[in-house]
Amino acid sequence: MHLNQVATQPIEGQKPGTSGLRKKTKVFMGPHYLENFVQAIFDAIGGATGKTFVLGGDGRYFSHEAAQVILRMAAANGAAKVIVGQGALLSTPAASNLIRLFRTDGGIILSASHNPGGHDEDFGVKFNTPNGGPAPEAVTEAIFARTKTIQQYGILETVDADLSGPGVQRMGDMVVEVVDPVADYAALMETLFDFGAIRELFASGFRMRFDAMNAVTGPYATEVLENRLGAPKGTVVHGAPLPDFGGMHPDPNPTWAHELIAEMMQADAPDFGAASDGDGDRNMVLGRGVYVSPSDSLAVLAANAHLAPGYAGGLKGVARSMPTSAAVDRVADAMGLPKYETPTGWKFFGNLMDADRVTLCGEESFGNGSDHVREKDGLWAVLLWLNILAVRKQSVGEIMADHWNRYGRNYYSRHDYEALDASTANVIMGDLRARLDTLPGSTVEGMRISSADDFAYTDPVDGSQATGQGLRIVFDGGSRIVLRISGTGTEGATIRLYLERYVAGPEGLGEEPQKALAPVIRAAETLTGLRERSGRSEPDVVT
Ligand code: G16
Repeated sequence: MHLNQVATQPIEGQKPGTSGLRKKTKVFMGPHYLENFVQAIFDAIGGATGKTFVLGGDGRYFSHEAAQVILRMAAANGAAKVIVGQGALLSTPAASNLIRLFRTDGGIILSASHNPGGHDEDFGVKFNTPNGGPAPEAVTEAIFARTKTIQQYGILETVDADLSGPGVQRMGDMVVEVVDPVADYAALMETLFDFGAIRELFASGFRMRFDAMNAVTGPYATEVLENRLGAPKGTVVHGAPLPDFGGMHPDPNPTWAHELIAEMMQADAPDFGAASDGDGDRNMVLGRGVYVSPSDSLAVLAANAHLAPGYAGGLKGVARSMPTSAAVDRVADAMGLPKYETPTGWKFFGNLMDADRVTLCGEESFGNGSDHVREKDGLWAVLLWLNILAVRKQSVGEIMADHWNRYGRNYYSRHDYEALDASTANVIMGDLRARLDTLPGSTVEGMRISSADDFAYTDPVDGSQATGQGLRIVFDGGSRIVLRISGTGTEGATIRLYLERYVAGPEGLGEEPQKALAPVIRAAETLTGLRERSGRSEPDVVT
């Protein structure tokens, strides 16, 4: 065993996106690629000497090799201890929990989240800070800056750590503690929800299908839903995490979780359906014959969270990302709660939670969560829904109808145009951005534009600023078009077009969303020429 200082050179393009560095797996497997980025993380946080980190990920292809490299680098950089999930597995929310629980100096999560996995697919690395949350922009910028000057990295030449079962071992002077990835997370869930009430719900014959999409949530969902809550065996499907997700694209949306959607739309479907993504932080929920949009899910959770023991005292406030619909704002207004609108990316919620300004946060991209950790949390959302269903003793469909009757309905959809030629995407965005000032007052498809801007955000806690966070065009009455380029794609550029229309009710609450949004969709095409200029006749993904 000896300590090696390896000479290297900066590698271009190691700029973290919306959530860490995501690239094709083959790129990460290239010479020094992973090592440069990991050393840049250690350097950017003032070194690893004497520090304790959490390490794990969604088990995708190359995770095992990457985990061993990171352990050997942490040891070479003087880290005191690394807490690793058995088999290098940890869901993103479970990693966040461990970082907080053991008061560590942060964690490294190996995941490209909802992107497919495999040798020819995607891999990713993200760093979470000691609060358990994704590194804020100041930290990711420092990491990126370091990748541009790096000249060497440290790595210990030694045998691999044994990650096959819980226990403590040493790698050089560093302690490697392998932990059960599920146990602490499941214990946390028991403190938040009424497991007794949910157990009774299942005992009464309530049927559920949880599609783990061959990704990391499988072991968590099996332990919590089947073992602890008594859901029948087989409730969790695709429950074994596989390096290539069994060929599934582990993104819980109607396009990629189509098996679950098909099942839930049948007449004899289970009462409740849910899916989660590669690293377990996203969720999609459904009732029999009912798809719940993520924005609506956030609003329903905010309106009903007090029914779960962990939130019985009420919420401090709520936050949503800018492209997320305003459905949760209506709940916040009715309940007299402070509300915040942030840029896309969970990292922007961290300060608000740390400052005790919000309890619940959510995004249209199938993520919601609370201040129990500092990441969004797929299984948590499913358990909160189950707790609400157990207490209200109504179906998902009844709860949604009741919600819309009370608050009105924010019809909502996102249209993704994936892997566009990057320069075409930039021209489409640039042209619209250049016209923003001239748009207010004009009329498109019979709708008058009331405002248009490029979203900018000043963090109310530390004053940090984020600009260029998405083009938004708002019409009289609150209908809205938002356009931004995804920060998680790994191929070309993905344009996300977010569409929203508010109907106060009581008439017109039961329409099919694409139909209800038709004028807004037409206005978006008129304003951007997105389909025509990208040569696409329709979006790749509709949520
Ligand atoms: C990440 C972020 C989310 C963000 C989503 C989509 O999710 O954590 O906050 O909403 O990406 O980002 P974009 O629109 O830039 O692709 P995940 O689940 O991929 O970590």
